[in-house]
Formats: sequence, structure tokens, C-alpha cells
Amino acid sequence: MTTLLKFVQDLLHQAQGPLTRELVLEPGDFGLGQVPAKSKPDATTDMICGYCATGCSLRVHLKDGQGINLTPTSEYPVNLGMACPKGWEALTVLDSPDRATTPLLRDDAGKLKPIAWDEAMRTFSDRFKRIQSEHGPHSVAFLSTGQITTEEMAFLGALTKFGMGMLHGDGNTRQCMSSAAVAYKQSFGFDAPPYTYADFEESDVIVLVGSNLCIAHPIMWERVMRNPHSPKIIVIDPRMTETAMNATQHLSIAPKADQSLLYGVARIFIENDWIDQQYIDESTNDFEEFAKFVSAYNDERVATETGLTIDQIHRFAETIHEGKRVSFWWTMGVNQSYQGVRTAQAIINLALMTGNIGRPGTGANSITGQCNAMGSRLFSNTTNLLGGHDFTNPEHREKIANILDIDPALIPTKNSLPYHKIIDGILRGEIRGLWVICTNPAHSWINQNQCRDILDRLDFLVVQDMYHNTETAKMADLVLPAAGWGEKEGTFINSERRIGIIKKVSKAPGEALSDFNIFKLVAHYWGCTEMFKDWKSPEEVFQILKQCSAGQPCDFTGIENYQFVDEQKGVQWPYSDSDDNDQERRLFEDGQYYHPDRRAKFLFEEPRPLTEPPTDLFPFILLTGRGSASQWHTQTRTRHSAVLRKLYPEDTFVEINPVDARRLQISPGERVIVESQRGRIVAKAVLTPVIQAGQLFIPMHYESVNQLTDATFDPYSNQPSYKACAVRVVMN
Ligand SMILES: Nc1nc2c(c(=O)[nH]1)N[C@H]1C(S)=C(S)[C@@H](COP(=O)(O)OP(=O)(O)OC[C@H]3O[C@@H](n4cnc5c(=O)[nH]c(N)nc54)[C@H](O)[C@@H]3O)O[C@H]1N2
Ligand SMILES: Nc1nc2c(c(=O)[nH]1)N[C@H]1C(S)=C(S)[C@@H](COP(=O)(O)OP(=O)(O)OC[C@H]3O[C@@H](n4cnc5c(=O)[nH]c(N)nc54)[C@H](O)[C@@H]3O)O[C@H]1N2
Ligand code: SF4
Ligand SMILES: [Mo]
Repeated sequence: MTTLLKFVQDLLHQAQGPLTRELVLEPGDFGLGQVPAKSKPDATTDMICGYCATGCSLRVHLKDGQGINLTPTSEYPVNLGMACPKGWEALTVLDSPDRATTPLLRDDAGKLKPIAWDEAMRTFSDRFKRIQSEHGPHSVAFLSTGQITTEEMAFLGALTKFGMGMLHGDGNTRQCMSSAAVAYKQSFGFDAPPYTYADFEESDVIVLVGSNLCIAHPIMWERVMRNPHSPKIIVIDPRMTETAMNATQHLSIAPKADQSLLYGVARIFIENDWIDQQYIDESTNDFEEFAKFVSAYNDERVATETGLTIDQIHRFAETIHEGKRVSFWWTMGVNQSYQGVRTAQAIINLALMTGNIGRPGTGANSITGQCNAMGSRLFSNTTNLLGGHDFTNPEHREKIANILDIDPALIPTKNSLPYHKIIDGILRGEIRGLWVICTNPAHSWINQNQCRDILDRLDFLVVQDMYHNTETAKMADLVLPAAGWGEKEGTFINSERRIGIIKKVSKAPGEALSDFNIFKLVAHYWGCTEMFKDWKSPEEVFQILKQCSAGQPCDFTGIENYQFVDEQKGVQWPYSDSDDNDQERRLFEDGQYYHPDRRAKFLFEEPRPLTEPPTDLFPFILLTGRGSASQWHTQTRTRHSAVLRKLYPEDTFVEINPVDARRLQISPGERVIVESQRGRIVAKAVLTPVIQAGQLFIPMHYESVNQLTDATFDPYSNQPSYKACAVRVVMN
């Protein structure tokens, strides 16, 4: 047997081997009567949920080391014993005939055929190396995710960039968080969401901008509901979402008019002297210019641009002024825009000028999406060098090279192309090989017909996924079968910067391997085993990343090991030896930011009109987003739970205002065609006043939705503007 084959067999053997190492023996602790009497569990172990960035802890009940059921962990400071339907069903979706169980290679007849790992790995490195030797090292790129562990992301980023010579690699966090990340970097000097979830309970005013907590972060909404101060809740969203229905004020703003509103409110604060001058003087820069800039946002202008009444605008401003602890929260209604960064900063500016930051119940708080988006923002080696460092800074390269014990010359001196430029690169024939890990761009990327056409041009497409039949896997030349959440171990970082652990409580089906082990295998076949000799297990990589974080705002050098994270019930960064590990910690309590002069910046810019305004031919503005608490993204996982399937509509649907429906003679439940300049899809009409007249809403979970969306991007963050394009509705 060759040594390579033996290496594969060792990994497979390991994958079939013992399950989670820490079997916490707590007989009888199986809560809420969820476990059938026949399979009485013999132990439980706690781990972080693998869907959204809330980062709830789930107590998995084990029988012979195998997870057989779960209950939300009551003592965890995030979810306090609660979970949403996806969390409750997290184990169920692992078991499905759609799981990828062996590597699959496209044969000459165009069919994906099972092959052994050895052949898969030889093909992987032969094909990619051939492309690189013909077209240069940068002709192969990768697209990854916010849904694998931090250790896996770091391994992928280091392997591709330091080992395989790639320059370009980005992640689905570009679709999601990049506007927030850039806004924080520019305003605060580091990508640092400042809050802790306790702030939801300590605010007396909660402002939610483009954020539908009830659906997208249900347990954060539960935290709002536990707030004992009868908070005023203001929701800014064109739709009357579930969250807006439960708010004390709903501002049904015109799409993409948020900047105008927030600048207008800033102007009202200044005119009434409702600002915290001392905070502005001591902790910020450029307020004078900002004050001058917003003076042009008078009531009439703001009312016209936002579609709100002057009364609504003033009431909003007064409510913030009267609040003692005001927190501002935003999600995709802000980030997914051609002006997402400046809109996020318009929110940050309000928090800074009123001194609503660094105190309990305050903050300019971006809510993250995926379970480990925060890990990817700092440790994926895509937009930052490991640990929030800068590829273009020679000292940073030197520091990371020393820690990894590699030649600094191996670290790229340039930043990667962002996601959409990688796609453009494929179109231009400059990028010819692509490795897609834990994301499904053939469904989720903007302007889907164009995206699929471009992916089709690749010489070699590798897709590494839990399931063999995702829209992107179906296009692949090679599919690598991955273990999922619950079948491997490592750490996630949640929205409030809390590091938590996931564990192996179930065996991956067939020959599926954890992403970590796949990266190890690739390193081996590529010939860079030596470079990763210390990257033996996720926990050993955690120790390496800890060193990379030293001295950074995200320093977590005070964490000893995984067990410590478990015992502490997660640890929020920063956590160096000198920090106290309080269960809830927020940033900027001392008014000091991360820019060299320790001050935050006021950043602002004239808003731009819609990139694709409605016309006579395409008179509606299409909004897209999350549809229900039971659906996750492209549905590859959630569709495998019978319980979840009962909780959401199976067919693609479009929300239409009854006034528009009457005018177009559309009846409830009728199938209509929704069409943009790029695509034409069929959807079931749902008539509801939740959506304003002149607007439509289609959830992103249905495969066809991105046939309609328009590929425009924020110029600073390069985030796609998923939430506004022009469409028409016609009878089917
Ligand atoms: N159940 C479920 N939960 C999820 C996810 C999931 O797929 N399913 N995905 C997770 C991920 S990755 C993410 S990123 C988050 C997303 O979480 P959210 O951002 O809360 O969800 P979305 O529905 O995408 O968008 C929020 C709202 O933005 C509004 N909006 C659109 N345009 C504008 C605008 O111009 N201004 C304003 N103010 N609002 C606007 C939409 O009407 C929508 O109600 O959810 C996470 N949680
Ligand atoms: N129109 C529109 N489009 C959108 C959005 C929108 O609001 N509107 N939102 C955007 C946002 S915010 C996001 S985050 C993206 C999400 O878009 P995607 O990332 O494409 O969506 P997912 O379905 O989460 O894809 C994750 C894939 O990884 C696989 N997977 C799960 N766990 C593992 C694992 O451990 N290892 C491996 N290797 N694979 C695994 C899953 O089976 C799935 O195929 O969609 C974006 N697209
Ligand atoms: S709210 Fe998010 S983290 Fe919590 S159980 Fe639901 S999906 Fe999982
Ligand atoms: Mo996201």
C-alpha cells in the first residue's frame, strides 16, 4: 500500500472512530421529556448550534456516544434554555439520502460517478496544478463560507494561499457581512461589533434597521421580549414584518432611503442640541464636517426621499433623545445595498453623537448572519491575514510567518479579489479552476443565470458539501463529501464575539470527512505536509490561531483550551490574560477606539438613487430576504426535516399588496410570472398588506429568486445589493 493510501485510510478510520471526547456524564438530565424511554441517553454534551449567528447552545443527548436528541441548554448566557425550530431539528437533517457519501467525479459521459478518496485527491491536485502551470498560480481560486469552524477556515486560507500559491479566495460572508465589516473598520479602526446580548434586555429604546429578528434571529427577539424596561421598539423596514408588527413604531421607509432618514435625524439632534458634546470631543473625529453635511437634510427633503411623514421622523428623533440607553441594530436591509457601508455608518454616527455606545443597553450593533461569520471575518485569510491582520503590511506578514514557522515570502503581499471580481475573472478566462467549500453560489449569488453561465466556463470546478445535489454540486467536476455540524469539532464565533465549541456527536455517512480532514488530505497530496505538520487537530490549530490573535483587538490568548471555553460557557473576545471573563462584555467602555489616535470617525456621503429604479415596463421594486424561522438559505439542510417542512410553504411565493393585486386582477394563490431584465420565474401570489403597494417580496430560500436580482455592489465593501431591483408581474 502506498503511504498516501495509508494516509487516507488513517483519516477514514479516525472518522469512524470514537465520537465526542468529553462525555459529560449526567444521567437523568434529558430535560422536557424529549428522549424516548427505549433509548435512554447515557450522557449529554453541550455544543453551539450550526445555523445562525445567535450561537445558541444545544444539549445533545447521547446513547453510546451518538447524539439521539437535543434540548436547548438552559444555563448558557446566549439562549437561556431557548431554541428556534432549526436548532431543535439540527440532528435530524444529518440523516438523508442526499448526503454525499463518497467523492464523485464527472466521467466522459458527463455523469458524476463515485470514486475513492485517493483518486479524488490525485485528480484534485493534478487538475489544479495543471491549470496553474498553464495559466499562472492565480488562475485557481476558492469560495468559502461563514459556516465551517474557525480552525477549518484558517486551514483552508493558509493551505490555499501559503501552500498552493493562490491569491484569490473569498467567502459567502461577502454576500452578508462585508458592509458591516468595512463600516466598522473605517469608523472604529477594527471590525468590532461592540455589544453583548444583555444589551437587548437593558435598553429603553431599541432601533432595528433592516432587521427582521422574529424570523432571522428568533432567540435574539426572545431576549428583547425579556427586557424589563418596557422598551420602545422602532423598526425601520419597507415591509411590515413580523418584527415590525410587534414594534412600538414602524417606519415603512422607501427602499434604500435609510441614509436620508438617519442624516435627517442627525440634523434634528444638532438643531435641538440633543447631542453628547463631551463624548464627541473626547472620543471622535470629523464631527464638524458631519454637522455641516447633515444640515442639508431638512424635514421636507427627508420626508420626500423616505416616504415618511415629518411627524414620524420627529417622533423617531424624539424617542431616541428621550431614551437613556438606546441601542441601534442592523442586518441585511442595511448591508445588502449599493450603499451599505455608508448606511451602516449613518447608524454608527447616531450612536456616537448621542453617546449611546460603550454603556449597558446601547451600541451601534451589526447583527451577523451565519454561525461563524465572525470567525470568517477574522480568521479565514480572505479579506484579512489570519487574526484580523493586513496582507499588505510587511510587519503583519512577518508576525504570522513567524508563528506558522514559514517563509514570509510565501504570504501574498496583495489582497484577494472580492467575490464578484472572482466571478468576473472566470468570465475573462483568467480564473479557470474554482474550489467551492460550504456555500451554494448557483442558488445564492446575484443574477443567477449569468452566474451559472460563468461557472459553466470553468475548466475544473470542485464542490465540497454535505449533500451531493446542491445546485452548485450538480455543476461540479468533482464533489468532495463533507461531514457537517455535529459530525466534527471546532469553534464558532457568534454575533456578540463569543467563541463556542461544536463537537462530534454523530458519525458522518459513508466516507464523508470533516472539512478539516479534507484540507489535511489536500495538503498531503499537494505536497505541503511539512508546512502543516503542527496542524494535527482542530484544537492544535486553535492554539496557533490564539497566537495569531495576540495583541490584536480580537486577542483571545487568555483561553487555555477547548475545555476552558466549555466550562466558561463561551468566551467573548477580547480575552487576554489581563481580561476578566465576565459572562457579558461590551467594547469601548473607556471611549477608546482602535484607530491610532483612539478616536472613532464620522463618515458620511451623499446617498445615490436606486441602481435600477422602477420604470413603466418594470414598475415594481423587488425585495428579497428570509421567509420563515424554519428555512435556512438555499434549503440544502432544512428541507431534510419533516417537522421544518411543515412549517414553511413548499412553493416559491411572492408577496403582493392587495391594492396592486386588485389592479392586476391577481387572485390569492394564483401562479404569476415575476420578471426582471434578467430572468422570469413563476411564483404563487400571496396577497398581503405586509408589503407596500409598488413593492414585491420573494424569500431567498427558493432556487429561482436570484434569476431576478441585479448584480450591483457597494463600492467599498463589494457586497451585492440583493434587496432592490425592478420587476413586473404578469399572468402565467
Ligand atoms: N430562519 C432563518 N434565519 C436566518 C437565516 C435564514 O436563512 N433563515 N439566515 C441568516 C443570515 S446568513 C443572515 S445574513 C440573517 C439575515 O437577517 P435579516 O437581515 O434580518 O433578514 P432579511 O430578511 O434578509 O432582511 C431583513 C429586512 O430587510 C428589509 N429591507 C429590504 N430593503 C431595505 C431597505 O432599503 N431598508 C431597510 N431599512 N430595510 C430593508 C427587508 O424587508 C427584510 O425584512 O439571517 C440569519 N438568520
Ligand atoms: N436574493 C437573495 N440572495 C441572497 C440573500 C438575500 O437576502 N437575498 N442573502 C445572502 C446571504 S446573507 C447569504 S449568507 C447567502 C447564503 O448563501 P449560501 O452560502 O450559498 O447558502 P447555504 O444554503 O447556507 O449554503 C451552504 C452550503 O454548505 C453546505 N454545508 C453545510 N454545512 C457544511 C459543512 O460543515 N461543510 C461543508 N463542506 N458544507 C456544508 C450546505 O449543504 C450548503 O450547500 O445567500 C445570499 N443570497
Ligand atoms: S436562533 Fe439560531 S442559533 Fe439559535 S437555535 Fe435558532 S438557528 Fe440555532
Ligand atoms: Mo448572511
